Amino acid sequence: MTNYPEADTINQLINDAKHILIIQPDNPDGDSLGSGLALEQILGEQGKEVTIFSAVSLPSYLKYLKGYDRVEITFRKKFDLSIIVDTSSNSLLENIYKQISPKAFNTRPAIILDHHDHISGDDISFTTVRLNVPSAAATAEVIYELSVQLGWQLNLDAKNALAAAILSDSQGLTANKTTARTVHIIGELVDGGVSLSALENARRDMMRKSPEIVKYKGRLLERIEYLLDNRLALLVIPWEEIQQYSPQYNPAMLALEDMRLTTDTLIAIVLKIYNDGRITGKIRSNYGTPIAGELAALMGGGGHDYASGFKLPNADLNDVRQTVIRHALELLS
Ligand SMILES: [Mn+2]
Repeated sequence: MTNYPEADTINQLINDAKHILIIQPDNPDGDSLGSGLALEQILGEQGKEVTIFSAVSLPSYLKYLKGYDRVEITFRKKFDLSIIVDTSSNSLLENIYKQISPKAFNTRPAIILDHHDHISGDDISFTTVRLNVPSAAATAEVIYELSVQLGWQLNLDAKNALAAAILSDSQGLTANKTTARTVHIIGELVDGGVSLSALENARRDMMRKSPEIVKYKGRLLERIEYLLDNRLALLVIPWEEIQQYSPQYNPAMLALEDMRLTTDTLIAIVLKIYNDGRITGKIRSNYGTPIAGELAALMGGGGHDYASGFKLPNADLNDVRQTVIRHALELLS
């Protein structure tokens, strides 16, 4: 059995609290929301008053998680303990600080539950106890282990939220960090009444696109340019389309995955042209070609090995196009 040395302190802080505020990071996802909703159930059953707070609106694809609409985006409640889920980075709380000052956190205990590799220099300053387990596939996995260790009761809503969160972060138990224990935990949750097919059907239902968006996707796919012997896939999205379609769906995300998954394609780039003269680039590269970050850096941006981006004010499309193709060729050679 997992034995977190932090568990007793966490238990004590929760026992002493009445109003608990659960904080979503500025990049909420299936794991952060599922973890928050599970804690809301677990701590609610212990008689605590629990508020889940997100300073940014939650992405609509997360609506399949029961309790999505209980997350507050305007801070109004008092609290005497905060629990930050799924981040240890201060920079992912910038929007939170616009509504709750770090001082307000400083004067009350705070718990961090996370599984991200620690980045020094970007620490959350007010933490009372941080339980960060980088080997876990999801923060929800850490919460499950904590529940076992502390004997917390999990109702069916909590189990569903934990399962959805683990499946989300582990990409259906296929991501790198998935361990035998991750799979066992899902098994235990299914034993406890969770239906994976019901969760998956609800998630897929939320992924449906309108006929207008599906047809627009068809037009985008037609326009993809395959360059450098198909190693580079490039797509340009003009302002008129951003204006018309992005309230419904991010146009770049309609095409990027198909671009990246084309035979022989190593790197995919979507250029968006805005009405103020700005051009942005979203870059994705395939496993084995970790050049996305380098390419973005050459264009004045940044990011990770396989996902990155850049932003150029007052740019000329032809210049940007030629420059990015040239740099891609250099990096691929
Ligand atoms: Mn996570």
